[in-house]
Amino acid sequence: MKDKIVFITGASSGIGEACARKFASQGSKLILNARNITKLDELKSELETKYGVHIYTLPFDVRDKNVVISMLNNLPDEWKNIDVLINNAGLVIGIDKEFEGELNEWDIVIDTNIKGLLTMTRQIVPGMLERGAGHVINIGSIAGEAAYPGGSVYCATKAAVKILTDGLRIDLVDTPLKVTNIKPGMVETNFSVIRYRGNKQVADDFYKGIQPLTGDDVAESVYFAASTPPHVQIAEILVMPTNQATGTISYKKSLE
Ligand code: 8X3
Repeated sequence: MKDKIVFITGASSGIGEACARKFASQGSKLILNARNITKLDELKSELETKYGVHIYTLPFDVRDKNVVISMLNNLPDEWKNIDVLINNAGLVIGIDKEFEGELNEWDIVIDTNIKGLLTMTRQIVPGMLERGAGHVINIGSIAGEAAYPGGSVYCATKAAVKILTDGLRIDLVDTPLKVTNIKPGMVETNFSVIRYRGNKQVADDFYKGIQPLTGDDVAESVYFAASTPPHVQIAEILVMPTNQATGTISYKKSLE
């Protein structure tokens, strides 16, 4: 993936940050997006120094449709020809039941996980089509396979990511573009802390007795999907810890 331009949303932490590290280590040029510009700039200077790659940072919230459109329309010429879009920005807030959750929090989750991903795809795929090359990699989740307790809204957004990914692959079937859904199971990142509304102890306890995936483990799957030959399209990868079987069934030693 040397010299390919890879655009990663939500790149300041977790799976997005791990993807930035993996692609930078392989010589890709990166456009890194997140809301937190301080973290992005730190990552940019660290990776540029370590790997000698070029990195461009774009601070925006994928929910701000007009800002996204304007920033993407005004990319400098050397950054316009995006080869890989990794739609990673996503979150869940809380583990509330569907009849008890906060409406405003659901707006944030739905607008980020579904509409933000759609805005990015809508803006970037036309350029890929013109150039006759490109790959959209959506970070879905095992949560999109089936609902689980306290996760119905999040699970629904990830089911939507699955359907949007499949729909885009259908819409692009007569083109050289590729579309992939990477669906991780349990991954220990800051994602879980946000799920538990900042309670790190509860987030840590969730992983007691099982070795979860790291962001780096998921980034390996993303990189694998991105680096197959032109005629090979990885449609989906479902990747989870060895002691996880489904979204709700896992084996935790400490709970024996
Ligand atoms: C998050 C993975 O296992 O918490 O996308 O649903 S899980």
